[in-house]
Amino acid sequence: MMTLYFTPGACSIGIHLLLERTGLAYERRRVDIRAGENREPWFTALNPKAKVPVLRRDDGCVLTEFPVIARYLAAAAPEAGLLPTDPEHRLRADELTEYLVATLHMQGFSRIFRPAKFVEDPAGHEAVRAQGRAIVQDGLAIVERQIGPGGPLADIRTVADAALFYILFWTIDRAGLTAPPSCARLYAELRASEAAERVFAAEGITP
Ligand SMILES: N[C@@H](CCC(=O)N[C@@H](CS)C(=O)NCC(=O)O)C(=O)O
Repeated sequence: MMTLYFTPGACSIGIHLLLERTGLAYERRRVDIRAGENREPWFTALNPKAKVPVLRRDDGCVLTEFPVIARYLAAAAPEAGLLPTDPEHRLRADELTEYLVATLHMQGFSRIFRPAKFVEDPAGHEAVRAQGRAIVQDGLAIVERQIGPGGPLADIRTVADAALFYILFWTIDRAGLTAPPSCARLYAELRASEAAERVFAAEGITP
């Protein structure tokens, strides 16, 4: 059976939601990154990058990198309808996923949650967090144009929802930032789903 290695509330929550939405059979293994478990030999043997999410496939092979895991799962469960059959929609979903992970997460939220990764001196942390908030807010305005009225992914559920879910969870429920209207609506919809309820319960999170 597949195994998802996750940390409660981390970006792996997007893959967790995707797994619940696809109905694919999987097991969960919690990795406590706050306690440094991702640096322990058993985990780095699995993923030398020391990051979650990790997906161990049915055949025992390991997949890393959020966008790749998300596409793999969406393709493994075509009946869930999250991998668009229209090539243009598929491209736009990939484009959005990459942007959410590479820019909003790695450039924006990394600054907000882990400013010490960017500046050692604690006196500089607030400025780094402010930079992160600006990256997230500017990025969400671009995301809104993709999923909002008239955008290429307006009203289309795709694999990008996995990344939208964790980015909006962090935006709204963790960082207390405001999301543009279509983003906020989508998050409210995903968050109210039974799949999300199961995910929050399994991760021990009260959003
Ligand atoms: N580019 C990676 C990012 C994964 C990532 O940064 N995961 C964070 C959790 S949200 C992590 O495992 N951090 C551990 C650490 O930095 O020590 C991906 O797309 O999967």
